[in-house]
Amino acid sequence: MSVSDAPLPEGPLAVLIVGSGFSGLAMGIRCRQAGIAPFAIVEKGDGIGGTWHENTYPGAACDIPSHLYSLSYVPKHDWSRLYPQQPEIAAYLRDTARDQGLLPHLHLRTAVTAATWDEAEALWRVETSRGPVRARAIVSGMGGLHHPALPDIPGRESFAGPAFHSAGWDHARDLRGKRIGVIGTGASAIQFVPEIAPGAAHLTLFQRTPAWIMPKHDRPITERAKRSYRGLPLARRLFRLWLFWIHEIRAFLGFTKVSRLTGQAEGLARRHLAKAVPDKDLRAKLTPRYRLGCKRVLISDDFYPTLMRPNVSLETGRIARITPSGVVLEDGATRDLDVLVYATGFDLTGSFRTLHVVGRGGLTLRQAWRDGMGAFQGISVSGFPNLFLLMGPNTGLGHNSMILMIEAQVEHALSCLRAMRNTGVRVFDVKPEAQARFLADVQARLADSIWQTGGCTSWYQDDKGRNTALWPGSVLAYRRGARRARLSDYRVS
Ligand code: N01
Repeated sequence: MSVSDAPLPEGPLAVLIVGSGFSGLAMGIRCRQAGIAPFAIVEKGDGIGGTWHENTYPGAACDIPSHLYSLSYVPKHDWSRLYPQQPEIAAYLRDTARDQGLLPHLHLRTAVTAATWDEAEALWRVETSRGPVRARAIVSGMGGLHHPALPDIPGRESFAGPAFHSAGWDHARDLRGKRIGVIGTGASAIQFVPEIAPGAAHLTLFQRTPAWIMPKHDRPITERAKRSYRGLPLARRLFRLWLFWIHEIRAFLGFTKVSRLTGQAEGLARRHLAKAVPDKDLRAKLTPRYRLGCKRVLISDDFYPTLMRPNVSLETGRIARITPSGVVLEDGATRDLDVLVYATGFDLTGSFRTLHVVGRGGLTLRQAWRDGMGAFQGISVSGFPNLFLLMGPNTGLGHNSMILMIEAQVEHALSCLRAMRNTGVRVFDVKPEAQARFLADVQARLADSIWQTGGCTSWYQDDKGRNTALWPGSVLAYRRGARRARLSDYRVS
């Protein structure tokens, strides 16, 4: 069975799901299981998997252990490594879509461009690149990390050689024997730099802010371990629970605030650095000047050793401009390059700035969010009925698997969809006071969090310095509050 090539159904659909990453597929599976029909999943890309389809840079992998990184209702038992790599995760998502009967519902190369709430009909009129569709509800599984952010450096367009972003890796380019420049030292860069450096004539890594990096201890899972894991369902469940708790305990120990534990974790990371980098000057350049946890903590065993290679240099001078032949630093020094790779991250608000969403009374989502993104439980925005966001504002995690959050959000949306099917209710619009209460509580808890007080700036913060990306508490607390939609929080009609 293959992905649907049929035109989008005229509708009205019970629900239109946007995106085919973990969240879109999870929503599709649960709709199918619950008999919510008809539904369609639209995906702007040319393959299934969302971020895991798009990010194919060398060494792309996840920093959450494999056995926590599958949907609880479609567990994968035969991961090949302790930490899953992109090809295996992408294959898991493709297999999941096929095995869970989602392919006939899936429409690839179909981008949603606009959605307008029709009050009289109580449905969404959605514009897509393959024509219009009507839907009683929309579930957005678009995620936040898929609009590449390119740095605003003068002369960027003038570079004569190939230049690309880590999320749009140009596999047609042979990087062997080339002088490669990499801008950025976040989660993406530390994964692909060790992969491409050995073949490069020279690799220059432009670092603006050093990151805290912990050991990863990744290794293959033996066939014997896989067999025993497969044969012991109880052990499987216990192992998953144990993995969950070793991550979750950090939320309970207070790692979301600067504390004595922060200092201890920094000590561990410093020892990891010292072991790999004997050169004192290089070590100083790589030592962060903000508290561990303020930006995303990275894990790697091969990044620091790669910086010790004779054909790799770390450049900490500020970039003044880009020229056809390379990079000029603020002190006037030049670095000649054949290829430039931007590992400069993503624009979190990109999706919602490009998408034209019009809710009740002509209010656009851009207007509703002019003072910053925010949603009740990170899921519902007042004035935008029957629109449910998965991985919405303030539901990202610094300490555990996002899949645990996604599954709770899917259940929240599903409970509304079930009520719409089973009762006369047609419209769920979150009450402004419920949303305001939720956001005030989240921001109050974030005020003294490590992300605000740890001495860094990061993509977690918006242009006003508010953290609109992360959830400030434990996964358990979030799931308790979000898994079921309560009628008292919504205006229903
Ligand atoms: O991007 P980033 P990423 N001049 O934003 C630098 C997820 N992810 O793609 O720190 C010079 O972290 C910027 O410097 P600074 C994960 O959630 C997960 O690496 O702003 N430098 C920084 O070093 C992650 O957090 C996995 O000073 C500039 C880098 O570019 C998120 O994706 C794997 C610059 C950007 O780092 C993003 O990670 C990969 C400029 N003008 C990614 N602008 C997993 O393992 C930016 N930089 C699951």
